[in-house]
Amino acid sequence: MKLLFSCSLLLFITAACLCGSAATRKLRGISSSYKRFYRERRSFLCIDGSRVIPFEQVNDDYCDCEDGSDEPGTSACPRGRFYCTNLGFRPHYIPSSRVNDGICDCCDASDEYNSHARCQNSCWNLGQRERAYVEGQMRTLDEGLQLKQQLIEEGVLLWREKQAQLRELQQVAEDLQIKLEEHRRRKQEVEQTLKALEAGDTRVRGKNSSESTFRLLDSNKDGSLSVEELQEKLVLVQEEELLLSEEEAVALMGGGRQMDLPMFQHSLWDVLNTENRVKIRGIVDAEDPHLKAADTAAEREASSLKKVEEAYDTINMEISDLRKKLTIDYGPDWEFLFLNSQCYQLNVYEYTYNLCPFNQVTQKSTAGSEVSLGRWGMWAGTPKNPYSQMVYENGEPCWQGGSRSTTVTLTCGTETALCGVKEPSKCQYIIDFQTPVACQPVLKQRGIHSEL
Ligand code: MAN
Repeated sequence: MKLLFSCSLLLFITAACLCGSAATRKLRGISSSYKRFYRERRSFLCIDGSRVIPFEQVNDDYCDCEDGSDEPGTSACPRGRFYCTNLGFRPHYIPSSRVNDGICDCCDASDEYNSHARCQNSCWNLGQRERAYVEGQMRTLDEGLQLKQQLIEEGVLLWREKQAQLRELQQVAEDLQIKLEEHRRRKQEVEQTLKALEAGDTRVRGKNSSESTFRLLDSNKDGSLSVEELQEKLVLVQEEELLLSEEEAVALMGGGRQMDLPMFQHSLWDVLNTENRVKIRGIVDAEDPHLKAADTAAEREASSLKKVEEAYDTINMEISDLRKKLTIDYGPDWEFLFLNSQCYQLNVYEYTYNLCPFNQVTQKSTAGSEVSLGRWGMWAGTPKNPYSQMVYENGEPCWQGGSRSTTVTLTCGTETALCGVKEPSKCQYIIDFQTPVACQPVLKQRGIHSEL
C-alpha cells in the first residue's frame, strides 16, 4: 500500500509539472497503451487509418477522424472516448461528449479540465474503500478455503460411511432374501399339507360312508333330508360362521325341499366331495386335529412371510434411495456431500424458503401453504466451474402454466446459509447460497490490486 501511495504521488508530481505544456494538452484522455499512436510528429494517422492530419489538429476541438481518435481529450467527436486515468482507483473510459460538460465523471476530475465544475479528486478514497472491500473478501476467501479443506476431509469420511452403509444394507437384503425363500418354501409346504389333509378328509369320509354322512345330516332320522336339516348342518366354506340361507339350501336340494338317500348320493354328495363350496359344520375341526394344526400353521407362515416381505421391500427401498444419492456428483473431492442431508431456510417477506440441497426447494407462505419450487436437477455452472450453480426443476405448476424452477447460485462464504431469494420472473426463483465449499483459490488472483 505504501508503495502504491508513493508511486501515485510521483506520477501526480510528474503530471503536475507537465500540465502547462502543449504535449500534455495533446495527450489528454489517452491510456498509456494508446500513447504510441500520439507520438509528436509532423502528422497524425487516424487510428482507423482513414486519414492523415497535421499533428497540431490533435485535440484542437475539431473532429477530423471518423473514429474520433484525433480528439481523445475534447468533446468534438461524436464517436470519441475519453480515458480517465483515475490514479488510486480504477481507470475507465467515458464518452467524450462528457468532457467539460460541467459534470464530474472521472474520479480524478480529469474530464472537467476546462469547465466551471469544481471537481474533487476522490480516487484515493474510492480506491481505499474498494481495497478494504477486497481485503475483506480475501479474508473471507482464506477462511473459506480453510473451512472447505475441513469439509473435503469430512466429505471423504462421509462418502466412505455411505459406501459402508450401502454394503451393510445389501448384506441385510441378501439375508432377508434367503429368509424370504425359506418362508415361501415353508408356506408352500404347509399349504400343501393342509390341502392334502382337506382332500383326504373329504375323500376318506366320502368313500367310507355316503350313507353315514346322510345319517349325520338327517337329524330327525326320518330317512329324508329337509331344507331345515341342511341349514342346520351345512355351512358355506368361504363364510364358515354363516348359516345357509333357505334359498341356498333349496338350491343344494336341486330346487326341492326334501331329499332321500339315492337322491343325496347322486347330487349333494358330489357337491360335498368335489366342490369346495359347502361343508358339514364343525366336522373338520371336530374330527381332524391335524387339519386344524395345519390350518393354524398355514396362517402363521403366511403372516411371517408377509413380515419378511415387508422388511425386504423396505430395505430395497433404502438401498435404492442410497444408491440414487451416491450417483449424484458431489464435486471432485465430495466437498458438497455434507449438504446432502441438510436443509437451509430464509424468510423473505411473507415466504419462508427452504433449500434441501440435492433434494428440493420449497416456499411456505405465512398463510401456511407450501409449494415445491423444484426438485434437484443438475449442476449448471460455467464450463470452468460447473459447481457454481444448481438447478431445481419441475416444481408445482404456476398459475400461467409451466412449472416452478429454481437456480441456486453458490458463492464463497465462511458459513453455509441462504443469503437471498429473488423471483425475477413469475415462478422462476434465484437463490443466493453461500458456503465455504464454493470458495475457489483462483479468486485470490482477481481484485483491485491487479487493476491498479
Ligand atoms: C405464489 C408464490 C409466488 C408466485 C405466485 C404465482 O403466490 O408462489 O412466488 O409468483 O404464487 O402465482
